[in-house]
Order: sequence, then C-alpha cells, then structure tokens
Amino acid sequence: MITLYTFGPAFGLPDPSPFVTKVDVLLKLSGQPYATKIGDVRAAPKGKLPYIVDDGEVIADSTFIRWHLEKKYALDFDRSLTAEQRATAWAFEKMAEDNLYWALIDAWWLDDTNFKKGPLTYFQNVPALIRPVVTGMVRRDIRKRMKGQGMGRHSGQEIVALATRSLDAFATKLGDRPFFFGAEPSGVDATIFAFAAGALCPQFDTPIRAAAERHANLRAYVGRMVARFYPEHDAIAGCPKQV
Ligand SMILES: N[C@@H](CCC(=O)N[C@@H](CS)C(=O)NCC(=O)O)C(=O)O
Repeated sequence: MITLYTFGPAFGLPDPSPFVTKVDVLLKLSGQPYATKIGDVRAAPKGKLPYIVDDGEVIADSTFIRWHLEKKYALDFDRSLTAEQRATAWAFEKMAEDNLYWALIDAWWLDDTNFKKGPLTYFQNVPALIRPVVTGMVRRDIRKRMKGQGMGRHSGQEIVALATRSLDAFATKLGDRPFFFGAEPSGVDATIFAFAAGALCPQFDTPIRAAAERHANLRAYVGRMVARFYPEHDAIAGCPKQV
C-alpha cells in the first residue's frame, strides 16, 4: 500500500503544494491504490513534501516518486509520447518546478495581503502573542532561500514577467488539445495542472493570476483535469469541471 504525505487541501486546491498535487494526479493515473496522510516537513526525508511510503520504502521528491512508480509498477506515464515530446515534457516540467514555482512563492508568501489571506492560516496553532515573531522568521527564511535560488534577486515586475512567459508557454504549447500532448493525459499533465491551478487560485490576487486568466484554453484545461481526476469537485482554482 502506498501512502502519500501531503499538506492537505487548502485555498480550494487539492493541496497548496503543486508538487503534492502532481504526485496525487500521478498516483490516480497509475491506478494503484493509495492513501493520503498529513505530513510534517520536519519528519520528511528531504525536509520537504511530498514523499511516499510504499510498502515500507520511503521515496522523497515528486520526480523520484514518479520514477519509482514507473519502475515498480511497470508503468510509463509517457507511453504515447515520442522521444521529442518526452524531451519537451521534461523541459516544461522543470520550467514550472524550478522557475514558476518561485514566482508563486513570492506572490503567496512575500506579498503581505496574500500572505494574510493564505499562508498565515498555517500558523493558526501558534499562540497569537508570538505568531508575528514566528511568521516573520519563516518569511525571512523564505526570502533568503529565494535569494539563494536567484528569483529573489529580481524586482516584483521582473518576477511577474518571468512567470507570465511560463504561463504563456503553457497555453501556447497546449493550444486546443484536450491534454498537453493530445487526447489523453501523460505524465507532464500532472505538473502543468498543478502549477496552472496554483497560478489561477482565486484566493490570491496577483498579476500572475491575471496572466494565467488571460488564457481561456488553460482555464478549460484545468476544468478538464478536474473532471478526469477530481470529479468530486465542481471546480478547482475557479475553473469549472469540463468534460
Ligand atoms: N523538488 C521537490 C520540491 C518539493 C517542495 O518544494 N516542497 C515544498 C512545498 S511546495 C516544501 O515541502 N517546503 C517546505 C520547506 O521547504 O520547508 C519535489 O519535486 O517534490
């Protein structure tokens, strides 16, 4: 049995972490039975979620989890893709995870209004008296990590410009196809859906969301992924379920 460790649904998203949502979709795509449990980053093998425990074997990081599922269960999420499409899928996935992700972190965590509307709710259990000190420390740490990664060295406008390019690229590549590479979802759809839903999340008022909302095909795609993978939801990220 597989257990996926998550943050738990938040902000109208299956999970606030696009990496957790990616793995959730991959697990659904795999057809393997699995359960989800709320995880703790302090107990996570790499200090981050997601990780899975599969019959006692612990695998951390969404990409290594994908590779584990494909190997152990003899799956290929990209079986219908050509070698060139697989290369494109990898590039899109890493653009989302290693670039767009940090722009979303900037918008959600470092903008005061969005922080109050969203991540602040994670600190509900911290006594009110020391909450500002704790959230201040966490946000300073995030700012430091963003500097280390590089995104945190750009101006707000530059960050939005980078994120917009990624979302435009999602929409252009998707075109009028139902899924990223055609009629059926492949591995990359787990990632594109997770990040597009994060960018479109109505909880946060950001220019990144406005950039995503300009693409009707991206919104329809999120709705299609909802219908396929989250049929119990009427909508996710403001995108109604679409068949
Ligand atoms: N490369 C990892 C990234 C996972 C990741 O960044 N997780 C974030 C949430 S979106 C996390 O757990 N952050 C907690 C922390 O850094 O303290 C993957 O693909 O799974």
